[in-house]
Amino acid sequence: SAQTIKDWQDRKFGMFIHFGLYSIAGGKWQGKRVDNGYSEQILANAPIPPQDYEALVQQFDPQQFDPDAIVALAKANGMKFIVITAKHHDGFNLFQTAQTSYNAVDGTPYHRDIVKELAEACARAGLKFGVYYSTIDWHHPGGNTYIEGNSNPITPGQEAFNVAQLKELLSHYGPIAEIWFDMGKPTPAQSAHFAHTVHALQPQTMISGRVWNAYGDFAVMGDNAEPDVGMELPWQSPASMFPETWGYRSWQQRADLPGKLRENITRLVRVVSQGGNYILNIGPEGDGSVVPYEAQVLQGMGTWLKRNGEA
Ligand code: JFZ
Repeated sequence: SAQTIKDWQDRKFGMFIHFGLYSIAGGKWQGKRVDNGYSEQILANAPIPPQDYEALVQQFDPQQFDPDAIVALAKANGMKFIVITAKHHDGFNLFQTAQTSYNAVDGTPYHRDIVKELAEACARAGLKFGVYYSTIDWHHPGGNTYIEGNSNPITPGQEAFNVAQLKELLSHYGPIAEIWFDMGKPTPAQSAHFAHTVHALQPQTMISGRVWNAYGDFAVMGDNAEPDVGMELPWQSPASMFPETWGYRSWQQRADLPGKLRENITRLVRVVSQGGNYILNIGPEGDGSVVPYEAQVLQGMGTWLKRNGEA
């Protein structure tokens, strides 16, 4: 409805979280830096033999992941919503899913549902919650391996698997304010199937344009891209503090905090002043802790927003 769209636009500033098995690797494999491509896609970039990557589940025990602290960090600094990677291209799930044991609850020593805990923490604090969901799944048998540009066609088996997971995500985690479909090359019928599955369960969920074929409720702008004048769809501008990666990269240079702060305040203002909303990423470490530099950028933005009357 018009009100749903207006509420979504009025949020203006939110937190993106890229977290998964790749956070453990942290952009390194066998002691070597992997510097081609995003660190959340290190499986494809290194490349890592699939069974070696999957073995990371045994190390997945992010005891420092503190949903209430992350929500408090977002809220205190003017963010109104959080979107987390429920499933990225690697196919590992942060939520309990009956479709595969390759998930944080059933497949790791952590045994906890990160999507549920974060959803509940957001609800307690009055923040809206959303999930990133990759239609590409490099783990799904007969599904997809990496192909250049991540423009994989979606097999019928993968489509069914995704639809089953979407039903879980839209049924078990309370209100999902937005779902961030990403990549893949679904047919128009598959895009419709995904969008209708979401809206049948939660009509108010805002669907990203990367469900493709014009089935999205909002457009996702590329890095630093600005909308065409008169663009009708609501839009969101996703940003990483480090354009080289979204997932944690242990060897990332994190210098010039004031410059990084200025850059992100400028982007926020530019996006919001044009009616968009700005979703800024953090990439927690493998143990779940927030990178201090990233927290400092958010705190600096919060200070600026408070001084300017918006937080
Ligand atoms: C996609 C993912 O492949 C990536 O790993 C990350 O999750 C990011 C948020 O989304 O990558 C993209 C896709 C499109 C653009 C930028 C990054 N774009 O249009 O500029």
